[in-house]
Amino acid sequence: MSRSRLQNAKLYGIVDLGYVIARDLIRVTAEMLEGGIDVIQLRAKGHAEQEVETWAERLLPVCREAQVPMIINDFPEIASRIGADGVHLGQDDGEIHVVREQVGAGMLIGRSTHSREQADAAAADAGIDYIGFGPIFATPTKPGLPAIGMTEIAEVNVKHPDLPIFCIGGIKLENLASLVELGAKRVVIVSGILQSGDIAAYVRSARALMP
Ligand code: TZP
Ligand code: MG
Repeated sequence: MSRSRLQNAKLYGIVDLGYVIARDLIRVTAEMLEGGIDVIQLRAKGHAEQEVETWAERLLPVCREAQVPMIINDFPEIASRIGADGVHLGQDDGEIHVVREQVGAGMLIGRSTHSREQADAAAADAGIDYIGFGPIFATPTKPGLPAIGMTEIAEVNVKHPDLPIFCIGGIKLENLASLVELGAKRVVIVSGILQSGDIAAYVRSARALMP
């Protein structure tokens, strides 16, 4: 189920504890789902595993109800234990085949990539279900990483037509249409969604711009 949903996914939202306080997690997630988000990731940098697991357990039934895949950032163990749909790993989060052994064949595995070369390497790894590609623009959500810019978006999408590629980093309603015109087929929006006054409406507008 989650693999076919991922294939059709255009707009990926991250519930990021850097922007959302814990007691608002369910409400914010529910609003993103109401707006038509295609994938939800729980991202909680700097929080203890036990705390993240508690939040993940609360979010999972909400995402299941909407039939939207729920992905856990950084913690394959949590994803396995609670039966989440996927895990998202950075470049430094270990080898994919090791994590695949750990989580089993059914779990989605995503990988962050920050250059064309990293995207090519991820595409060559049969264990990877999708990649994040960015930051397209520099962003306070992921400080310290240089922007890739927009010039390589079309190239990576054309080169890897079967790999879901989610452009990420500094994407907002204001620049989304130009990114789509330049070849972006899927995007992740974090702060744009989480800092908007009406989360469901923001998601709905962004989703409507994704053909
Ligand atoms: N990886 C690359 S950019 C980024 C991550 C997690 C953050 C994207 O957040 P925002 O707020 O949409 O720029
Ligand atoms: Mg990580």
